[in-house]
Order: sequence, then structure tokens, then C-alpha cells
Amino acid sequence: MIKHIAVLVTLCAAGAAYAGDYKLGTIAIDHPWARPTAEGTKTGAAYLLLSNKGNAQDTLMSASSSVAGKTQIHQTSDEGGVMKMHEVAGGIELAPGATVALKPGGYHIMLIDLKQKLEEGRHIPLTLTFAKAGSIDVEVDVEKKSREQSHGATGMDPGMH
Ligand SMILES: [Cu+2]
Repeated sequence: MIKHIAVLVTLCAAGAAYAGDYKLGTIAIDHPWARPTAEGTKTGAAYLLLSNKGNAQDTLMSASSSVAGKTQIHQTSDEGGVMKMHEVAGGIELAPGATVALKPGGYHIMLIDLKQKLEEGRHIPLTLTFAKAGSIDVEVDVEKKSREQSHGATGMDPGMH
């Protein structure tokens, strides 16, 4: 049994570096992930890293997922010491050469009216649509904490993304 667990951990660690990274034209999408949700929770948030390797600006216009009734691009910001999140009008702009992190406390993809619990270790589908590059389907890892993007995630209100 112990040996079995060790193998699983090894597979996960190896997978993190390769699987879960996507390319769409000149846009790189790295490590989509979401926090697990509690039973009955109706909202969740997905995070990922976007890089524009091209010479033209592009914009993440929208996202959708079959597990959510509605999906919005949100930004969390500190408004006089109070963390608030709001929908980003016009999407997330990606300048040529720019890397933009969707991470706790900043930009995120808000999953609203969840049809299922986000269970740790599972994957959920997400479709990202860019103004120029078009659309891509990615798999979002449901995990407690991202290895690369956990920074800044502490002290957050559990309901806040
Ligand atoms: Cu949000």
C-alpha cells in the first residue's frame, strides 16, 4: 500500500512539469488549477498562467465550463483594506511578450452555479476564448494549493478568490 502511494506521488510530481501546459497559436497556458470546494458550495475559482509569445496583443475574452452554470473573468483587489472581486470588463489583455498570472488574490476565472463539487485530485474542463487566438479546451487540476502559485494565497477569506 505504501509503495502504491509513493508511485502515485511520483506520477503527480512528474505530471506537473509537463501535463497541464497548453499552447494555442502564440499563447501559452500553464497549469490550470482550482481549489477544491466544500459540499453545497456554489462558486469556485480557476487559476492559470498566460503568456503571449507572439508579436501582437491578444485578450482572454471569456471562459466556460460544463461544471458551472456561468463563468466570469474576475479580479480581486484590495479596496481600502477590504478584498473585493469584480468582473473584468473587456477581458484580460495580453501584450506581446507579457505573462499574466491568474492567481489567488488577483485575476481568476469565477465558476458560478457549480453543478458539482470540485473534488481534490479530479479534473474539470474549461474552455478559454481569446480575441485573436480563438478557443482552447484545457483540463483544470483540482488541488489544495498550486506549487507555483501558492504565494499570496494565505490569509484569504475562503469565499474570496
Ligand atoms: Cu471571483
